[in-house]
Amino acid sequence: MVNRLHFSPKELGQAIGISESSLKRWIDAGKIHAFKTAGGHRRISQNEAIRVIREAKLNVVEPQKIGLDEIGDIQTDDREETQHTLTQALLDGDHKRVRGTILSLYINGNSIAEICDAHVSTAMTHIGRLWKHDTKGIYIEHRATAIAVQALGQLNLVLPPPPENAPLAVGAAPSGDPYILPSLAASLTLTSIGWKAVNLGPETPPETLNTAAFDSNASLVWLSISGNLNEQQIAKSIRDLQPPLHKANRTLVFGGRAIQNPFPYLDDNTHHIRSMAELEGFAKAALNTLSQNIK
Ligand code: B12
Repeated sequence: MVNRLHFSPKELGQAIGISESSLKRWIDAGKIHAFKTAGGHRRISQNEAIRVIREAKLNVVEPQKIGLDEIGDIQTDDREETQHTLTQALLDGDHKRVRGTILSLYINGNSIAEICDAHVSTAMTHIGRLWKHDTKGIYIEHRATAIAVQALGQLNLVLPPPPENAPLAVGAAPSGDPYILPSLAASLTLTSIGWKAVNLGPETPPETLNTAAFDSNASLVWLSISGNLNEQQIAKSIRDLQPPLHKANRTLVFGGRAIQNPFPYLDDNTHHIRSMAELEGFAKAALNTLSQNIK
């Protein structure tokens, strides 16, 4: 899916409280990427507007001018309060507030990895505790997952698109694992730092993941393991992937809450990573190595 929203310098100026003429100067100086309409008018994509706002740490005073109505007046400066807002909105089934909080966190400079680790995972952990204490827990869990998936999907649309020649990563959750959010979080984290990421989602057999990696010539493969699997099943889901990926010199990273004990079969191509922040660091380093090898 491609985000086709774009705005005039006047609209962006109104959104961030800066004059239209200053914005035109920034565009002409190459600080903001814009394209011209057939009539010669400058237009800025929503992704680019958000990149500029994040990088220059600008305040959004009129979000509706650039299609970000959901963020309204949601404040995200206080981490604990934001975690509380997100948890409550997920519990209430309040789509708009969930989307607004997540978008606002991103626009205010939080990385995708931080949003997933410190906010989405924390809120879902809290919601999971209801499962034990409240009969409504399971339906609330399902609804919260669906809303969080939607909100992260919307966030995906506002990320800067990866460069044409970006390397590819493919990933999934293994057979027997129904969890949607963790693999989606890994996919978004990788996209946000310039990988082309393809998420195959839950319940993916190893041969399917391996075929996808082969077909797309992926450099990196991730496996997210959160389901109710025993230690042998977890080890098998990783070990089935190791020989074919190793042979093709692809890197395998795995993580997820189901992995409680150290995996005894790590090698140079197989890495256990515990959070999206760690994945971000690892995948940035891998990007650098790949781009040096190309030069
Ligand atoms: C939503 C949910 C469900 C939904 C899933 C819906 C869906 N299709 O996705 C449903 C209802 C299906 C479900 C079912 C069950 N669930 Co459940 N579920 C959850 C819940 C509330 C949220 C999980 C989630 O999506 N989190 C959001 C993600 C983004 O966060 P995360 O998992 O913490 O992942 C982070 C890290 O682990 C890491 N990470 C994850 N993957 C990867 C991958 C890589 C490559 C890397 C680098 C990092 C990484 O980064 C992530 C972001 O920080 C958790 C609560 C919790 N504490 O997690 C319970 C929970 C996991 N479930 C639990 C249970 C018991 C079950 C069931 C057994 C219930 C039952 N009797 O049916 C079943 C088992 C299903 C199965 N076959 O495995 C327990 C597990 C207890 C335990 N220790 O084993 C929990 C902890 C709830 C609780 N407090 O009791 N569940």
